[in-house]
Amino acid sequence: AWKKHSAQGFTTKEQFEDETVRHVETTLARSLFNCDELAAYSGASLAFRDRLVIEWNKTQQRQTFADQKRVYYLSLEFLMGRALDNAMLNVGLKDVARAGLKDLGFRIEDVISQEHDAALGNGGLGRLAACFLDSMATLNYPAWGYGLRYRYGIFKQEIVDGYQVEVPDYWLDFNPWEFPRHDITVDIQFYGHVSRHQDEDGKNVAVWEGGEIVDAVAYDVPIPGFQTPTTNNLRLWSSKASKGEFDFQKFNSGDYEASVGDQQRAETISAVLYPNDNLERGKELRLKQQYFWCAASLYDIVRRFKKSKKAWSAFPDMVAIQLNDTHPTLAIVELQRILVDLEGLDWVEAWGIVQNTFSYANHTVMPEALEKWSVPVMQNLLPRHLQIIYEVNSQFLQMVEKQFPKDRDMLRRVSIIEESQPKMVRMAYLATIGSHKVNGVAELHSDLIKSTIFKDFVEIYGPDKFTNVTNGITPRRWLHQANPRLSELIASKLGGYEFLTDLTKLNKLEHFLDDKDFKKEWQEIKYANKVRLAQHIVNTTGVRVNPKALFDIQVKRIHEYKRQQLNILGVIHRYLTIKAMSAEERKKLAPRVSIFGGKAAPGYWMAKTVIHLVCSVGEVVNNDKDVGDLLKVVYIEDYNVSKAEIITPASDISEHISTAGTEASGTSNMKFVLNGGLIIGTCDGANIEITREVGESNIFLFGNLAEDVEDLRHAHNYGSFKLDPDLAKVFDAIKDGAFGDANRFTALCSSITDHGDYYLVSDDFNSYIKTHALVDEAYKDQDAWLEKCITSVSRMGFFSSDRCIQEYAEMIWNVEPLVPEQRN
Ligand code: 26W
Repeated sequence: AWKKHSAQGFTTKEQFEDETVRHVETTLARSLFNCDELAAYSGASLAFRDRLVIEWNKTQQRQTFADQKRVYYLSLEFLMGRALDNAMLNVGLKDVARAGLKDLGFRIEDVISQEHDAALGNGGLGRLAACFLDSMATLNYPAWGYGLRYRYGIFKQEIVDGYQVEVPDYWLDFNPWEFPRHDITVDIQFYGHVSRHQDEDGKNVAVWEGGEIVDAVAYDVPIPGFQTPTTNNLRLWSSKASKGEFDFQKFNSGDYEASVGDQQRAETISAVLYPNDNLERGKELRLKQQYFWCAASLYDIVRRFKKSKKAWSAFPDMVAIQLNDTHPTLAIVELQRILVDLEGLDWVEAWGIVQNTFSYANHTVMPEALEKWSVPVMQNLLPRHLQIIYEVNSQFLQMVEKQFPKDRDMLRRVSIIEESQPKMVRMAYLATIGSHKVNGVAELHSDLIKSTIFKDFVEIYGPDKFTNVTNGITPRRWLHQANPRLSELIASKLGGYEFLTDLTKLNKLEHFLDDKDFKKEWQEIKYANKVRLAQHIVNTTGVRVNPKALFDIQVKRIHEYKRQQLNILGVIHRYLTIKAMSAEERKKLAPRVSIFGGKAAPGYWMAKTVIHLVCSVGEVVNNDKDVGDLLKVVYIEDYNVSKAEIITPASDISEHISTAGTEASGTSNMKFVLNGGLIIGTCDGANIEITREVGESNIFLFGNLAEDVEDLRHAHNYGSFKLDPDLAKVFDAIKDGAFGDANRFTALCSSITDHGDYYLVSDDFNSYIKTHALVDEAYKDQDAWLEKCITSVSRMGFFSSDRCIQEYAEMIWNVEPLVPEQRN
């Protein structure tokens, strides 16, 4: 009987139309007469959502009965972007939807673009989490994501008079992709104090009492795999005043405002995503967010485990918890607290379980990004957790002392507690000590962390605890969805779409390097993608760019270490060179469009100055009649995931030019190459592995190596700093007011000329300029260029996030896929 009644998804165009219309008319209560694009988006989303939900329920049931190990991916950021297009492609019904929407009078692209991006992340770390969810579902791993349901995601960026202005991103007005689970709420405690009690067996136990309680409410988001019924769950926690806590006393006594105030304070916890990327500011509310989310997630995980009635010793056989950077490190402490204080396990046994459960991925070596929490702040907010941290530290240091009895300084160096004023808890050390594996995200990065921040820990634990998993990207979103024509062309040559789930299959493309029609079509697709971006640029900035010009793109968060300043200073150099040329010389030059995009953290003044310089240069260059099409400079406002889907397929060359040793991996580098663009880059992060795969002749590398950076910095500070002569001319132009009031750029220039040039802009400038000249040369030979692009794409198989997830699953999590029975 149940089988007969269970819900079925649509499969035909007519059914899709019926479902969409039904949702518009009944769920949304709108008449079809005023069904606009937004209503069509809503109706279509609800129709697809129904389909997902059916598989989602089945998947959850399957996972419950399968009784096998699951992965829990804890990340404070999930930069998901739009869901509808992804859902359509994953269930294989985009063509059905296109035809259905056309019948209803809509273009599918217009409908898709109504959706507000889910922008619960800053940059690379959050987008990686989203790619991982896609791969875990596609590979049928029983996996859950856990995060926070921010009411405000990353701010919207507006460029006003050449300056960044931040606008709040309120995105929850209508979100068909989340399911509130008001029945799943967890009480989360803060503040209070710890007392000691005797339990029934006479054991001395710690009891955390008092303080305040906030409720965590679960919101679930279905994560469909690509062409598999597996639909995993992303659970996001939202904060709410606890019913028990809501002060009815105040309420009844007429102090209505105070009582509503308490409510708002509780809701503040999940209100806003911190907009800093690679910068830790130690705010108490951020620590509150971290604990709130860790505690709710662990409660959920432990509850699920307890239903199995297994012994605690089996916990690590059923549960793998992956920490996305140190942000969820408190989960380690929370599990130890649950096991010892609430479940009565012996300390040592509990700690063994904890270590076997957790693994930690490091995503940055920037010292200012390393999380440290002040001991007094933690003492106040989480008194019991601080005690546990001290106990973990004391046992750890005793172990180290036994192993290295003569090395007193070692103890100071590796202590979880930094003996500063105030004392600080070093979260990366705690995460390392509480995990069985620690990994970096590209080879160079994984080597660097072993020789820098975790050097002593390699001595203590041996090298096997530390490993590398090079990042990857999902080819579904970043090829098939963003660049459908290229995906289709590739499929036509390879005889199907298998490459989307086994990206190494791309290598067969090399057989078609002599296929004229194929190459012509490839080039046409690139051109069409550039036309589309040019259209976006003229619509949003008013600047008309020539799609025949070389598109040179740098889009990512604005940060001094990523060196957008090097890029724009190079652009100025190009401009000055053009100005000095004769008309004859200019004719020989390949036209260029320099495209920038990305957000600056609201408090990062230098990054905002870089944005302003780019806009100011654009203002001058784009209106200079001498220059014309030879050079255009544009700033694309509000770079986000859905913009990236338009920008990435349109590059000829993209810039990944961080100071060597600073970019842990980078992932947009992979996206650009996969879409048939070449890259100019430093020997940093995953650029190195990309070079190894595509071959040195297919990438434009420049600049100093990571191993030389330290000496160069030393020389700046203690030797004599010599400014590159070409760069000096660029600074002269800026100082002469060529781009408006020079005072606005003084600090930017002097960070290089007078304050040590920490990011080695001057040291790399000459090499950068020369390499761009090579790019110009290479672009003139369109045939050879095209061959480089196709060859590179064919060699990108390694960078699928599927490969990456398989490595985590085998080397770190020890989980197996749960393959659903094939549908027939
Ligand atoms: C506490 C403030 C804060 C916020 C975010 C500190 C650090 C972060 C992230 C770890 C920064 C980040 O996004 N790192 C990026 O991670 C990507 C995925 O591994 C890498 O590809 C990038 O190179 C790295 O910068």
